[in-house]
Amino acid sequence: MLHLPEDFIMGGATAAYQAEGAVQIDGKGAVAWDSFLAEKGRYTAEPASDFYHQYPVDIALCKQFNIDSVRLSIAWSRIFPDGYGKINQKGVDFYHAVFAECIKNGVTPFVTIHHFDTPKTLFDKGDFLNRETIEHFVSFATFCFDEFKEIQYWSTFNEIYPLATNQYLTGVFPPEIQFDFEKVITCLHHMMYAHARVVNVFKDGGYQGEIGVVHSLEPKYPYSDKLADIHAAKVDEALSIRFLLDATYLGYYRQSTWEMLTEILEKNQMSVTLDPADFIEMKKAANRNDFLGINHYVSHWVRAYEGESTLFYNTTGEKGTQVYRIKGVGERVPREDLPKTDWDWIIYPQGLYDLLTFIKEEYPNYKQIYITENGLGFKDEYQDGIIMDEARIEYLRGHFKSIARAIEDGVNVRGYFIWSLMDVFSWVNGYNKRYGLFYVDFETQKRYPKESAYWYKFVSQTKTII
Ligand code: BGP
Repeated sequence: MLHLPEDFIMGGATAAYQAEGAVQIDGKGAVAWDSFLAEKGRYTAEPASDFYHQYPVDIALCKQFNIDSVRLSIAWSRIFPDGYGKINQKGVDFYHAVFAECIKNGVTPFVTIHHFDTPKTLFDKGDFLNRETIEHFVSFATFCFDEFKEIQYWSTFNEIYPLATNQYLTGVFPPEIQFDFEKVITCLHHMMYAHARVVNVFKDGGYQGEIGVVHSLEPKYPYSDKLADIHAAKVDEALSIRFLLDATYLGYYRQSTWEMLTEILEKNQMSVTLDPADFIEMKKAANRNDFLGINHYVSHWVRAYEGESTLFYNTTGEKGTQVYRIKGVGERVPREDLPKTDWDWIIYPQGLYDLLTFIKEEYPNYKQIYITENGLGFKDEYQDGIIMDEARIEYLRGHFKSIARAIEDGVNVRGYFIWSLMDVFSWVNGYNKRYGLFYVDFETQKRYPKESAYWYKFVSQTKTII
């Protein structure tokens, strides 16, 4: 039987736009998602899980199920409807009320400053491709530090890599641009620079608490032992993992990392020039991150691919439909011997162990790790208030075992946040891809604990993985 440390934090994760609903009330400004989803016409973020009104219920459930901490984000456009300038006091009051409710119930809020929801005014001017957004983001973050003194844990960004690639490579997020590596790399770099700026504001300002960044990290393995496949996996790893961890923990890009990115750009007849002055700020921040947040769901096997880029993103849960072949990078190929979800995400808990030990070896100044998201997207079946989600328990058990083994092997993992606390809406999949410990009936907004919630409570109480 495996054990977790006594002080290991067991949390639940959410994000403002996916949970709150109330996207157009009490002075909230627009985000690109509002019109994007309305145009697609499949679903909207209204009412999502109605966290805007139901938060006392969700926080009471945390207390009842021994969930120590809740990860949530502040919707930038609820505070600054235009991204800067006029403050919306109702938005400020809302977050103070949520945090007070958490603290009253002994639930620690872990706050993300940006989770895929740049205010539309700034998004329309290029989002993080435009350096003006960096300045407004730094001001917004500084406002948060000054205003929300009750918060002890801050993450600057959620998932820089998926944001940049979903916006400019796969095009599944607005503004739906595909295969534009100039934009991908510029966006990644600008967000890492913005992260560094905010970390330096936090540390230079003497604010209390911990600050870090949340990266989505998905290990890359070669599909075969052919040299070309080994190389393709390395290129994909450089783009999706090393580029961000180099920026975070070194404050510059290793030559080997930058060479692989140059290779991708050249094969796509593109180029990017970075401002050398950015690295001064990034180097200053590199040893000031208090923690690394890791979102981890899936691992990839990569094969060499020389053709044009072709993609099909499985957003409906029709198994076996995903295609990912990217010119200059490679092809991600499913391993038929491994289980995968209905959305074609390979389930491979060993990947999390490999990732944690990789970070310890390659970026030894990481200090602490929180698993800030992990979980199973599943078509849960509701039967008279009972949800027997054995598949989710199995998924969690496997990943917790990997974490416990990594801790035994010296990786400093301090906590885990399941994605998601309760069912929320999924950006590109809508409402049938459920992740929660608590089932949400989206019609009535009633919550029902799933079987996994009882399993999670037991682990939280005993720190024993059964
Ligand atoms: C991460 C995001 C979350 C959440 C999760 C599950 O990328 O940080 O916001 O959406 O993935 O993804 P999906 O809903 O696409 O299954």
